[in-house]
Amino acid sequence: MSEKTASIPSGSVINPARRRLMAGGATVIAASMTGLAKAAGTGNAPATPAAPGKPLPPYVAWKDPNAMIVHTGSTLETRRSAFGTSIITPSEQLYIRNNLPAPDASIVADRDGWEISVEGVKHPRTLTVKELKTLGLETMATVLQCSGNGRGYFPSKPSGTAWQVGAAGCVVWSGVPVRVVMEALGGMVDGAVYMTSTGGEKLPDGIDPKSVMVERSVPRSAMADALLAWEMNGVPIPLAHGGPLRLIVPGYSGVNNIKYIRRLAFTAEQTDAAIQRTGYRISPPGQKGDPSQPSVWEMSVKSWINSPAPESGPVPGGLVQIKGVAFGGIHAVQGVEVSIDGGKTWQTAKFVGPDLGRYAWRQFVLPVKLSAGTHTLACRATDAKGNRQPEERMENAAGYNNTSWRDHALTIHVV
Ligand SMILES: Nc1nc2c(c(=O)[nH]1)N[C@H]1C(S)=C(S)[C@@H](COP(=O)(O)O)O[C@H]1N2
Ligand SMILES: [Mo]
Repeated sequence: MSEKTASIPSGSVINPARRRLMAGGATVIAASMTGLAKAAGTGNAPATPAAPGKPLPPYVAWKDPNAMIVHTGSTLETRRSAFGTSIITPSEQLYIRNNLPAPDASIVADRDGWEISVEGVKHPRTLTVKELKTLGLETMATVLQCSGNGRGYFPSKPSGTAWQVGAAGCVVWSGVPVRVVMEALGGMVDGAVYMTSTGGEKLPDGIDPKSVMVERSVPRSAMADALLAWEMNGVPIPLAHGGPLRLIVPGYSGVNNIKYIRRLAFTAEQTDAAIQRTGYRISPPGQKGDPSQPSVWEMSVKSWINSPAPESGPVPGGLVQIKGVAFGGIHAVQGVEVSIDGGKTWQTAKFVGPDLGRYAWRQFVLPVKLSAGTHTLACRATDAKGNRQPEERMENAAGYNNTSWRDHALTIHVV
């Protein structure tokens, strides 16, 4: 659908506030269940201070503890300093965001036996992963990014995890194109406008299922490159990342990429699950989410610097390789510029490494000579349609879609 849905027109910037240097004031939400309500701008649970060095929760004990910032049991972020320069984010370093507790490990005991119900097609039916594997195969790299990535830079401190840059990664997926499955089942029913997908979590008893279930609708056009994926970075998708089967909607923000998918339906309406109806909406500051507001769907062009970074300590003066990532979201990324004077002047950086396609990110590097003192580094990317990363964030109640280059600037000390 239209790009208005998720991109941030600079004209709608409301009350641009002064940039705030990160970290100290970061707050996190207390639990995933309240997180859902708070992401929707409706909750009012007290925030708890971030506790650096929290242990990895048991279900992701296999993650690299040195690479992760554990905000809560359901929100783990990749440390900026952990991002490497060879494009793909290793699974042990990839962020985690769960709106509900992850399902029991028993669901990956028989991966090929996992069933998905496909509805809103001429011949609706249930298919096992084993059957899906007979229908087709595609592999692609996508940037998986939470819509709240960069929320930590909002001076308004919206409710929800104060992610910096690490609620994102570049991941390779293998699976069957959704389009192929849809065609194999006779095509979409008339009147289908959305692709609606349901996560396989067990819902808590005694709560209205619609208030907690992870069920999202995206425009049916998002199906063009969508996958039902069973493999991630060369291995079966870990349970925590959505195994045995995950919907991948390239160019769409994280929440639309449904983990442990158990139902995929072509529907006339968007789901009325709270996570769609009021959650993940671009709401004006101070307002609650509602269906008239844009949903977090397509991602916009974005980049950030991973090195050098303040958290890695003082930088020795002389020749320095400024390194980072840039991606276009729904469009390919075209280029990226870097500033070493806080955005006064810009130089074109060089992309390095293979181009893994429109939905992947690219690594960039710019060699510069830095003298002793304080320097503010910034970067701004441009996509293939000519959209450039804006200077200012678009204020919104839940702190979504922060692509501001100024918010992402880094002040480093060169010695
Ligand atoms: N079934 C299900 N799918 C889900 C979620 C969830 O809680 N349950 N969280 C969504 C959100 S908000 C994000 S950002 C991504 C996180 O994916 P990851 O945990 O694999 O990094 O998954 C999305 N898909
Ligand atoms: Mo997310």
